[in-house]
Amino acid sequence: MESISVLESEATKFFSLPLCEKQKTGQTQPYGYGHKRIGTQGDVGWVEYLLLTTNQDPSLHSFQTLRVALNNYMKSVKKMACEILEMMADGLKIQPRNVLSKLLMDEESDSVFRVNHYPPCPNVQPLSGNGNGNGDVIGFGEHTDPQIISVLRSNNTSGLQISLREGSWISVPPDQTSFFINVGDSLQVMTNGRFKSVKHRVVTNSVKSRLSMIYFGGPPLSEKIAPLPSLMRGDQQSLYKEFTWFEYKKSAYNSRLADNRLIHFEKFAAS
Ligand code: GA4
Repeated sequence: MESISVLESEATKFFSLPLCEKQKTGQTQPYGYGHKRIGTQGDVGWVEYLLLTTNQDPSLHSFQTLRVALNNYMKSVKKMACEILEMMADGLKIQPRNVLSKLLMDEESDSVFRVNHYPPCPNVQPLSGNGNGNGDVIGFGEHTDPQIISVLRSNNTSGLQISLREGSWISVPPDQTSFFINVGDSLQVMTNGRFKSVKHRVVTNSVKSRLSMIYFGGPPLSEKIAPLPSLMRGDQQSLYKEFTWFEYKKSAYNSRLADNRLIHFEKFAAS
């Protein structure tokens, strides 16, 4: 797709600007340009990023080519996310098939877009044999995504890892022609735990820089996040308490990256 290569080169140009220029995105925390700090609770990573809302984001007016490339890409990736959610609904045998995708299509959908740049992280001894020399330097710490679905695309640099059930990490091969789809916490709740939001993280690369772009599809703030009624059979009960996306987002944005954010909303949590 041409829009991807334009976006990639515009983003690379943006991140190579001096810091003071990058800080002129015209947005305030947590949106706009960020550097090392992630969230509000002290998490840090070897990363710089652009975090944007997808609805009429007013930022980047002095970076018009980047802005246009972002808008084009966001439109396509949102469409792709909706198609995937519709296939998921088919797979779950629930109707209407837009029961999930309509939340992203909603004008009020609270979706975000992120471009992450992980510069090469030199001077670190290879610590583990996981295929990159910087096994233990964290680019973006372990976390699950709070929204419904995330669509990630990266350049051909490794770094992304997912956590398996027993706690080991495996690398996701970097493939710039593929998209990595991640189930968010909200989709886990909406499917009453059938789909799991998987913990993932990014470790740095000692030689190459990594550029990734992620669309996080979220529902409107007022939306109730609860298991889809059509999925509940017989006397099945929700595993979760009732909450809106606004409530979940507020609690998530006050947490540390690695926290288990859903645990506070589970009905039968052990603690
Ligand atoms: C993870 C998914 C998205 O990148 C994000 C992140 C957000 C942020 O960078 O401000 C959070 C993180 C993410 C989850 C917990 C909180 C909020 C950082 C953090 C410590 C934009 C999002 O929606 O949640």
